[in-house]
Amino acid sequence: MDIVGVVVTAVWAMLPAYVPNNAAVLAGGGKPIDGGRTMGGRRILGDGKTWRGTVVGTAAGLALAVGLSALAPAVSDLVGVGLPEFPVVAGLGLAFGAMLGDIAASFLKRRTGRERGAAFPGLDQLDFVVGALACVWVLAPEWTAATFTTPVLLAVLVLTPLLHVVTNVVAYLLGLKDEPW
Ligand code: CTP
Ligand code: K
Ligand code: MG
Repeated sequence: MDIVGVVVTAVWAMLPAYVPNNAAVLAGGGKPIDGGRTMGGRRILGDGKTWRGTVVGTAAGLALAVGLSALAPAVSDLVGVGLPEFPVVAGLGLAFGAMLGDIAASFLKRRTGRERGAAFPGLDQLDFVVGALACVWVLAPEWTAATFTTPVLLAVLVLTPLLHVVTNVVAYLLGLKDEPW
């Protein structure tokens, strides 16, 4: 596979993991997952991690995976790259894993004294990637090994932080997000 194929495959395979956090921003509000509970004087997760955001985010990523699967043959022909379809467990792993990674990052942020919305450079850009890859690897190991070859995995790790920065700045400029990270 050439470099264009690697990049297109990396973005395609990660789309169900990119969408959940953005859907959660739009759907957020309601009951926080930690129910307001604290640990060591600080919130366990904080008001930025809600049940509604997590459920809607996961559902949005899964729905996208189903839609992309239907489009995979046509888009593969169009771009001349063999793009993977997403078995339901793979879509679920990517979407829910992205949300879990983001939740785990909030847990770490609260433990290190960062208030809700505080930036944690590096973690903010990679939490959902690590969560998505770990979760999809557990739920769909064969699909994950076949899809995320070494070059595709490298492309994901390089491109995701860049895409994340751009989408969050756009969401901030549109007034959808309180901070540009
Ligand atoms: N959101 C949500 N549930 C999630 C993730 C996000 O409801 N599981 C919503 C919340 O409204 C949140 C917004 O999306 O405020 C932005 O997400 P994020 O930047 O991850 O949260 P922060 O508010 O910045 O909180 P934290 O410091 O814990 O990341
Ligand atoms: K976050
Ligand atoms: Mg934030």
